[in-house]
Amino acid sequence: MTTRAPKDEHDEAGLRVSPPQASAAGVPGVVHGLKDVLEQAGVRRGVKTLRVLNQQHGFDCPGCAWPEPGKPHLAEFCENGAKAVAEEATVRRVDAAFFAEHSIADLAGRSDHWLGQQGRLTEPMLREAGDTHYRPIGWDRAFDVIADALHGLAGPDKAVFYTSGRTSNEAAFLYQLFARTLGTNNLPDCSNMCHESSGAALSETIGVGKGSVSLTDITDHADLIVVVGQNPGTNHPRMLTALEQAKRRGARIVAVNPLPEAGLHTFKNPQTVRGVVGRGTLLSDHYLQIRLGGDLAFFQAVNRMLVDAGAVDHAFVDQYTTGFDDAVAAWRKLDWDDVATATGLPREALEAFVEEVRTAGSVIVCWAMGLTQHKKAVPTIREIVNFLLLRGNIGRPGAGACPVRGHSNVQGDRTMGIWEKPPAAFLDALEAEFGITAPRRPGHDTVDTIRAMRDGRVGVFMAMGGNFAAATPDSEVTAAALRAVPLTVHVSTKLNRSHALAGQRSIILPCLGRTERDVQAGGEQFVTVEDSMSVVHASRGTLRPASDQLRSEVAIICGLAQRVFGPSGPDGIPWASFAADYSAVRARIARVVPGFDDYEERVAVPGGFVLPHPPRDSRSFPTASGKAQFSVNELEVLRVPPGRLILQTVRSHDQFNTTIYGLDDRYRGIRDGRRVVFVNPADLEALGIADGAMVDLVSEWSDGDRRASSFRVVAYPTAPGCAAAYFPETNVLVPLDHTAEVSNTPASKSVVIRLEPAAA
Ligand SMILES: Nc1nc2c(c(=O)[nH]1)N[C@H]1C(S)=C(S)[C@@H](COP(=O)(O)OP(=O)(O)OC[C@H]3O[C@@H](n4cnc5c(=O)[nH]c(N)nc54)[C@H](O)[C@@H]3O)O[C@H]1N2
Ligand SMILES: Nc1nc2c(c(=O)[nH]1)N[C@H]1C(S)=C(S)[C@@H](COP(=O)(O)OP(=O)(O)OC[C@H]3O[C@@H](n4cnc5c(=O)[nH]c(N)nc54)[C@H](O)[C@@H]3O)O[C@H]1N2
Ligand SMILES: [Mo]
Repeated sequence: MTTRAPKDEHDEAGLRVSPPQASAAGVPGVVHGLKDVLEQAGVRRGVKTLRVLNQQHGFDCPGCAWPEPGKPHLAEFCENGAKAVAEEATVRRVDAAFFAEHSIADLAGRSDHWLGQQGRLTEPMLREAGDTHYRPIGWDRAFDVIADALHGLAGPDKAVFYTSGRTSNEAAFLYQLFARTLGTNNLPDCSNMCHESSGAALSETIGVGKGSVSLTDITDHADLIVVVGQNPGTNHPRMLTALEQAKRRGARIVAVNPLPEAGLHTFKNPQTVRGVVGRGTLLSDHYLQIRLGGDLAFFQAVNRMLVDAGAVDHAFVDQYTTGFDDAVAAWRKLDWDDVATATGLPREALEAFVEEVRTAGSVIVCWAMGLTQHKKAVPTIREIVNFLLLRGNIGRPGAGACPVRGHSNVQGDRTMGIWEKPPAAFLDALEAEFGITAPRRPGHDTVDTIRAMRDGRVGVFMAMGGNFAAATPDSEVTAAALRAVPLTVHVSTKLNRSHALAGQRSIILPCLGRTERDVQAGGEQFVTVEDSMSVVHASRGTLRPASDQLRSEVAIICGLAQRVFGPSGPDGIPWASFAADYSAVRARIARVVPGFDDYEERVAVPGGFVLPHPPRDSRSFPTASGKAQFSVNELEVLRVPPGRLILQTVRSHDQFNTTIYGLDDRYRGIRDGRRVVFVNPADLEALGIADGAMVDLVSEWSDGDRRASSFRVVAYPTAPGCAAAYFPETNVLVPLDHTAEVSNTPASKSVVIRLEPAAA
């Protein structure tokens, strides 16, 4: 299996490499962001857009799920938020003439960057089986085609409904209601590739699959903030403002990461004078350069050392937890050679960290994909919970678990029931409210969906946003699987690879984005979203829609549902009135989903409201035992055969997942190219490969090798033995079956590879 660099206007000939930077954001950051918005959206539209971003009367930034501060600055946006907005507010259009000009084969040969740069989708399109091009179809005909295909399935489980995390609460709730009324729990989502491991570990151990800290815990209360497996300078730039605030009142920060990421080192806040003219704020007090996948061993060792040092909060442990003795017994058996091999860290580094923990009153651990996308992701996060429980660092100010979510409403979508394994209580409530019989069989997650497609078990695949073809692992297996599906349907704002690697028949339904005004029969609408810290608030678009043919996600689901179930179907669900006025949807959510009482009144309050979280609020733990659960986690040291490296697939500074804004990764010193592989100089020397050489990356798996060709080697200060390259170009290397235990998340941060000289 091989992918070659796609041939389009960007070859990699212009690629330039310079040393990585030590500080993030600052003036260049915002200037870069503004340039993007102004160029793509036109000056007046651009300024108007940024002014309402993340303000309490404006729209929620589609960039990430970091919460808004109580009183935002007038300019509460970051460089990458501005890019995300520019992508959507662009004045470029992908219309019927564009599709007449470009065949599907042509689109499939383009890069993700090129596809995204073509602009906004403007009208519904259909590719008939065997056709070379998409053609306009109109909304009514599109719904007919989808409804006929759904009615023709051998059973509801032959349909799959994917969701990406930008979908609003209202749309997500209706989408899962549609799927379950049809009779399936096949609701995979991007979360399956993202924080699924966090949800699984936290539900098991503290009883709630969400983070337990609020923004003020970070800014005002924590003594020690540990940032593990996360690159906030690029992916959550507004988090740096919070870390800076913490730092300025005396909090300590420790970064645990194989890469010395710029944002974790120094932050130049563009919104303060200090950040504009000064040297910025030094953020991390310690940087622990851990080996990929070494975090489980790290936290086990730290926990053992805390116990040995008598630094346990026994009052907390006795009152609120269970399983402590078993955990201690397991830590006592820890092999220090294993710890050293797994982490690559000297004993002194661990001791210094333990000292920080002992002297800190309250500790927060933040993490993202550097922990969740590993085979041992769930045990690692469970071990972090052990770490927090040992010193009572949960359920009090300045302490807790902080999985930092990615997509701006990925957490809300799950709260609304986008889940292939819904809890029984949720289905019971849905049945009581709507009089449907909800399916009880668990559905397919993302990886299982690809397997089901590959094996011919999917008749209709529908995606509410996202870019399934490019975001998923094992690109060639997935592309073949998608192409075999009789009908695929993509509700999208922008053109992407999934429209080119689509089913035998394929429909594109263009929808409104966050930034756009949403007017329905009942007047102008707003939607609601939930951030990474369980705050639910309103989001109101302000721009004129990119085309007058666009429909909202809510309107699309309701329109399709009326066609599938009849205008007043046997279930009597009033789809038309839901589409007319979203407050009717919120009224139903309030009755089905716990914590949403008086939804309409409470989202009307600026800043919204916080969902209940028993461990955070009252140290009550809704687990099976009613207590917080210490866990015993078996250590597996990742041993790599000689001559091989462990590859992690990461984001550059110029992309949002599969949307490639540009070809630079400024903080890491890369310009005008993406096919690079970062390798430690000592490894290069041992492998006899020169900096700047062209190589193929070859991953090794039980069913054979996978190859991604033509990458330029960049000597880089990553942890020894560990390499890094960008996704989605390297997704071809991630075997479909290489997933995290329990969560089934693709283990895209630990792929064993070898480097081979690139074929000329
Ligand atoms: N601008 C921008 N913002 C985004 C996104 C984007 O693409 N662009 N994506 C959004 C989404 S959906 C998500 S999920 C988040 C992702 O946010 P991040 O998780 O920050 O994204 P990644 O680029 O995957 O970076 C993973 C980080 O973990 C480190 N890491 C990798 N493996 C390990 C390990 O084994 N141990 C430790 N300790 N560290 C490790 C890597 O070196 C890197 O710093 O960002 C969201 N925000
Ligand atoms: N190798 C590797 N693979 C990964 C990751 C990794 O770190 N390494 N990260 C994983 C993670 S964390 C995630 S979250 C997934 C992301 O997976 P996805 O969420 O599926 O992918 P995105 O690239 O975020 O989706 C972008 C597309 O969404 C559409 N879109 C944007 N806004 C809207 C909207 O408002 N409505 C609708 N309907 N459509 C919209 C646009 O058409 C755009 O092209 O990728 C995963 N894949
Ligand atoms: Mo994500």
